[in-house]
Amino acid sequence: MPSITTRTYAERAAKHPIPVAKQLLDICDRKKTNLCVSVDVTSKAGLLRIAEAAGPYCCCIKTHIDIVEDFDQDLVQQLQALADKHDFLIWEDRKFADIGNTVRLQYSSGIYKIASWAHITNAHLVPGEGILTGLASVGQPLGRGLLLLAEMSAKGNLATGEYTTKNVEAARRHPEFVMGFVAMRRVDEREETAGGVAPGEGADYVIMTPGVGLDSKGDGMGQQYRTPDEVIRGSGCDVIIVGRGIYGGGDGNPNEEIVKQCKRYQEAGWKAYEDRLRQ
Ligand code: 5BU
Repeated sequence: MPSITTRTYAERAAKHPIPVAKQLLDICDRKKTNLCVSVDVTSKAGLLRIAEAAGPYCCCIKTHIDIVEDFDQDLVQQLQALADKHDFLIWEDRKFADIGNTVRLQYSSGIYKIASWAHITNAHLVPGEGILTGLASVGQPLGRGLLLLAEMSAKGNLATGEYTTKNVEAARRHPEFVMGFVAMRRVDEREETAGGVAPGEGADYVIMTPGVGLDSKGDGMGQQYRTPDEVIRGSGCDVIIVGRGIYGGGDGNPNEEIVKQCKRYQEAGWKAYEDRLRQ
């Protein structure tokens, strides 16, 4: 059986058991992009402006909705309209980390009602597998998908070794809801090549990878950057996540610069994917 990294996004989409993962892989194939743009700005207008500018070039827009000072439900309605118009998914990078009952409420309720608009969200396994039961009770009926934080990009982070392995094992016990991992490499591959789980039978995880930059190696606050080629071809990850490399920090670059950087990262990510298929 070939490794996941030798299959195309289209081939993987055709067989994927989780609808939202299938949708993401289909978008990558259709738009020829494995770029997820992280829009970490604090105003509604800024978030919508950047999502509108970046939308044509990305498969996913990642938000931190709790940093937006003037959040309202109209923001998420407008963001959903942009997702439909430009054919991308919305990922709220909420990093849930509490017991099942609490995350169930945090995911469904409060001001943000994340499950009502975010196709994808993510969680730490620190509280144990109850967090997956709690989140799935809300997200699964709505057709949402979850990424487990098997690894992180920042220097000195503690998501390593046995903790990473436990994330992969937990994901395998929740095959209808856990669509993949935030990770720096193909964390699921070792088990697969060891023959533990047959590839293609619910074992196709989407690996989404932050810490991607072409011009910088770090930010002085622990972030560590690698290039799209290192991430997609070198480490076998599926989607590059780029924030400041595209929107530029602060309130965000002007639209022309955002479009220019999106095209640059889209091209680099896609070339790395094509090179990986040829390896
Ligand atoms: P940057 O501007 O490209 O450094 O932004 C990276 C984004 O990805 C930012 O929203 C982080 O919260 C997010 N991130 C990360 O950088 N590293 C991680 O391990 C995880 C998320 Br999980």
